Amino acid sequence: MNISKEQFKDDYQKAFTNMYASTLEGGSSTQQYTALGTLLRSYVAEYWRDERERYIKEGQKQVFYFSIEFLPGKFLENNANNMDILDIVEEGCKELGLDFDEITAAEAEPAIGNGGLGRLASCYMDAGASLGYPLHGNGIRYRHGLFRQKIVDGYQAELPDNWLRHRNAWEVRDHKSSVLVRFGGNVYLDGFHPVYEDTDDVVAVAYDIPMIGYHLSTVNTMRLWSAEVPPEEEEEGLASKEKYEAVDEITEFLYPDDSSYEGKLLRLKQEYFFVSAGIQTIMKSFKRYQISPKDLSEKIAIHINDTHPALAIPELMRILLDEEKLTWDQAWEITINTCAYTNHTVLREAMETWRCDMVKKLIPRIYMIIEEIDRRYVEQNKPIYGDELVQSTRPIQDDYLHMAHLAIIGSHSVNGVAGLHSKILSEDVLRDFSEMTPHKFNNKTNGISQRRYLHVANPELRELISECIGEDWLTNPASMKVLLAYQNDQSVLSKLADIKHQNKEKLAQYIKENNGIEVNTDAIFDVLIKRLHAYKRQHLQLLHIIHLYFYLKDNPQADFQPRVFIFGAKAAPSYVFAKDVIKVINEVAETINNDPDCKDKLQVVFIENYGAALAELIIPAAEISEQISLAGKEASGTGNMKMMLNGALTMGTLDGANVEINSFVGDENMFVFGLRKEEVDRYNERASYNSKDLYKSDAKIKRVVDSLVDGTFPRIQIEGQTIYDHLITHNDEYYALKDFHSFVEAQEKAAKLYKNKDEWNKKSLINIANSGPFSADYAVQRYASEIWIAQPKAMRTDK
Ligand code: 26Q
Repeated sequence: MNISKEQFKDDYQKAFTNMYASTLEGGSSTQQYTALGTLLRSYVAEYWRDERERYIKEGQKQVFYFSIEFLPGKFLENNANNMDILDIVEEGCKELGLDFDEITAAEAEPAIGNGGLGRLASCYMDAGASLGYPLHGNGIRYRHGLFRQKIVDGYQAELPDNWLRHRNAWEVRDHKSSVLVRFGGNVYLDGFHPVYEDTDDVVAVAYDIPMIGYHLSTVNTMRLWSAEVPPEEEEEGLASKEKYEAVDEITEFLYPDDSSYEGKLLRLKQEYFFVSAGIQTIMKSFKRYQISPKDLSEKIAIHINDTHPALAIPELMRILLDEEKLTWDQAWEITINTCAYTNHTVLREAMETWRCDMVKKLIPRIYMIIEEIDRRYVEQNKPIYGDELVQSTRPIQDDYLHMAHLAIIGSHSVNGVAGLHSKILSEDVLRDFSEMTPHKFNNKTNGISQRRYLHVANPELRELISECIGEDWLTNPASMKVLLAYQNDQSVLSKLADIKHQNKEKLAQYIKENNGIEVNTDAIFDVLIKRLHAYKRQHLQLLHIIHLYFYLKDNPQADFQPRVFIFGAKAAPSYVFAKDVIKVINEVAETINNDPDCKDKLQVVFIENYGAALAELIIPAAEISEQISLAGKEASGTGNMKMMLNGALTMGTLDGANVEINSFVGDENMFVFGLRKEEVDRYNERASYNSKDLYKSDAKIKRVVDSLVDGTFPRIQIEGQTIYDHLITHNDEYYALKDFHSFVEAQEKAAKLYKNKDEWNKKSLINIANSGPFSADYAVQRYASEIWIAQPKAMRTDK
């Protein structure tokens, strides 16, 4: 958008005074932020409204992305960037005597997602709007996001995240869009008409946040629902204290689990709550514009992000049957054609199943419909596929509802999130389904927002790239490949190295302030940032660090490539192994960082409270990107793409999207190690891996593992034992010991390469140049053209 700096400054001062009846300079940084966010939102408000109306008027197909998590990151800078006014805002603030960095720091990060799944949803929102697709989010407005992590004596402590304390400048409460969601009670059919008795009603109130596309291509909506007591109940004095509490609870907290599942009633309530609100709203707008429900799948697409929103399927059936009075067959065909499902995990413990009696009690009408889906599924498919296939794929089995089965049966498309992952789904985890309906199965490799993770997070690199290859890559990331022409250009390579160094300095400053550790910025910055999980194998990196520590103790004079190991990770509060790994990392760090033999050579930093905002500080400073999950376990990973985009070299197994990274850059531009997926399968099938034998026969491994329990590192008696038991007593489920030597070797190769700065920088540039295909823009285009069958609008040129 076009606005002069003077106009902006004037607007900002007025907006501030309007809001706080005081002067801008005297405000707190939180107030300055809130007024600025509100002002920027007001700049797009009319356009946002026009775009909503245009979508309806033009009858363009709309896509609704249902996700129980979003992880948008901070809004201010990204939105200003997409509005093309980031420079004006920054300079304007400076001229007004304000500290722009302080203002952006004051923005509370909406941590309403756990990790990859939520962040992916937000990258897709950004890409969708940037490309001009009518792609809208539907989710939950949790009053508390993912816990804040504090490290106390090396342990993770969890504190509540009250991100809405100072209100959210970007959201608009739209009470007129409220809908009623019914829980519990009795339902019986009067003919074909369901009669509800004694239901417990909750109002879903919409909070809309604008999703602002790059160059203002369009403005879409992320709608987050908040639960409230129905106003009628309140006015008639019918709501008890218990009722208030029960309603508030629904949208109070985000469940802090990532890749694990527990059958908690409240979680099921959350799922139905936001799904029902979303589907009802879609259907209401249809009614308003008198579109026949039979045209539904031509006018909208509903995307089910993992199984958590799978109740969208029976909810849509409910409305088509009970309110639109369609026949079952009509309703079912429409539902399948409208819905599509993405799977994000192959871990058994993450598969969502619900006890049928629980579902029946909480949402009786929905349960009736699910039973009927199940009944007809068996009836229709048994004659074609036989009993065995049908029994293993039906939604209801042994009194449990299998959400993935429901999602697959009720969708026309089922996709995995990286090539290898999709292959595992169709050949292994979901093989029975893919035998029956192969046409549904497809792959959509994840993508990331290069606007957030490069343009905004690393503006110096953005400049350098544009200096070399012009600006085309900003909207056409594949053309970053042109950068390859500079792989031997010493001046470009040295600029690249300077930028990396500056980013390392910035991170080092943060580490000094927050950890009290002065890290050596000439050392390799080796980064492992992701949720803590045994399959992601943070403990393998820990073993590697201990190995290096012993090496330094044994050879204090050796020529050692200095390294700073940086960790960021939250553990689910009830996940004992994960929490113990955090404690041990912190205690090993304590010993190493205080050992004079390690000074400036080996340092270990655990960054507290890692999340979307800190990621934007850490990623531009990374030199080695650690992606070390056991092959076959990580569905895709997206941190791998973000660090590659910022010039880090990947240290990785052939897992998830690492496989694709490898195919783009080749073995010589990353460090591949570890078992291949087929090898892991073979060991598992034959049960032929014995970690204890390996430990006993391998002195190096034994020494490292023993250090967890022999007092080498103080204060880890219990936690060190947990890891020891996992590795030795419980046979090392994720093959960390098996992969140990291969990992250490790859790490040695990296250390050696780093000594040759020119070679390293060249490889760094090759990584950047090859990262274009991982743009979320391409991923969204593939979803749109192959799954949603949705078109972007013709781009406006008049802004
Ligand atoms: C389920 C039931 C009850 C409570 C919590 C959950 C739950 C919550 C979050 C289950 C799973 C998740 C998150 C999964 C996730 O983030 N998966 C990651 O998705 C990324 C995007 O596709 C991939 O890149 C990662 O590989 C995958 O682990």
